[in-house]
Amino acid sequence: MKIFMLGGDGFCGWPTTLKLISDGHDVVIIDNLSRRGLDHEISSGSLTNIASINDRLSAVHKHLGKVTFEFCDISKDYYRLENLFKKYNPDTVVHFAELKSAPYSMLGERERRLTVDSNITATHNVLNAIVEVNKDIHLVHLGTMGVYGYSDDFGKLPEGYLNVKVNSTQRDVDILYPTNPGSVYHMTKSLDQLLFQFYNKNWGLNITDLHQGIVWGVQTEETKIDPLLINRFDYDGLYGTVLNRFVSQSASGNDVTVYGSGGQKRAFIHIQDTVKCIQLAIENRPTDTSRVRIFNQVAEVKSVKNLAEIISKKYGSNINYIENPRKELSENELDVENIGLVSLGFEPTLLNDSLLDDLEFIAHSMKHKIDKNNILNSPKW
Ligand code: USQ
Repeated sequence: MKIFMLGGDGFCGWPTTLKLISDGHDVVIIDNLSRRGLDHEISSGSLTNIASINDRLSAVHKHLGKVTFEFCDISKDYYRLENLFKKYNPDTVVHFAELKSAPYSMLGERERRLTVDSNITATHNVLNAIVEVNKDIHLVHLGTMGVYGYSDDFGKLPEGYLNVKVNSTQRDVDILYPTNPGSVYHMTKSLDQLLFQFYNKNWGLNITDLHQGIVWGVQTEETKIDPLLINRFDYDGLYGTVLNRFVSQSASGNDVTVYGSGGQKRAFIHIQDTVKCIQLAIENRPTDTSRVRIFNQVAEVKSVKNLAEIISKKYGSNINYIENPRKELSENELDVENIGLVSLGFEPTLLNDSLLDDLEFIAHSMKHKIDKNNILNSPKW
């Protein structure tokens, strides 16, 4: 299958690219390399050493197979994007090419506007290129669990659609789950959903939206093959995700930083499972395009406090409960449906000692790169 990997140089896009190439797919990475630029902007960087894009590509050729790279800022250069669609005519487009950080999106007006401008325009440009070039392309988009908010007001979180009974007619209908984003970043993924709904309704586009939980871990089978293929490991308060932060904090002799009470429950997924789920979504194209297909891409639910306790017990670190910089419920219940991907063959990887130890090993060997000033650099909102 010919696959466009929009954002193929990023934390989720890179390991997914490697997996699809090793499975024999023909992958074209389209990326503006902006994640590398953000390291300079926020004066932080990956704990692992990220090779230049040319070195990454050479290592892919050496170990896994053919890969093509096209530089393009898909939110700014629509006509280049459309021309790339015409040049390669992909069967599937995987869209990871959005700013992914909630704290970054809440830093100030520049970052709020940049997140909206980049993410919404990127998604809209992709939809337009599909309409103009080939409406049969399957679009697979990385959404987020954060579009739902994190509460059990409507019971177990369904996969995208809530079945409601309308009081006036007593009829049952499925509606797009009412969104309740907690940051500008999460809001952009909520707005993406409306774009998908409209383009599906009007042009019958074939779209899969994957609402992913918080990713943990760094390495996948393919990123381990060569140091030049290694994936990112962000530990800072803007781009690091909570469990990876906790492990890196412990490994470097710092306290584990729980925001608020730690009673926030969230859905989690290991990076190896991310890759597997994207592969399943691609290789099982929806046959019914009467609505957008939405899956929850999650393995398990844990509270932040529970994670902190596991890490602190395992690696002997202290837990520091600090004032929560975010506006979010201090405690919540969460139960998430994930039957869609499971029915396609997804077997969730749960938190386990061996994967945690792999992560701790990397963090420990790279602890000299941790800048203490970047551990608690989240804005307050
Ligand atoms: N948290 C702490 N201590 C920390 C960092 C975070 O207690 O040092 C807490 C936060 O307050 C929050 C939870 O941990 O309650 C998760 O925070 P996070 O930074 O790991 O995750 P989040 O900002 O929600 O965003 C991440 C990804 C985003 C993805 C999302 C999936 O950056 O791209 O969409 O996870 S989800 O959260 O399920 O919506």
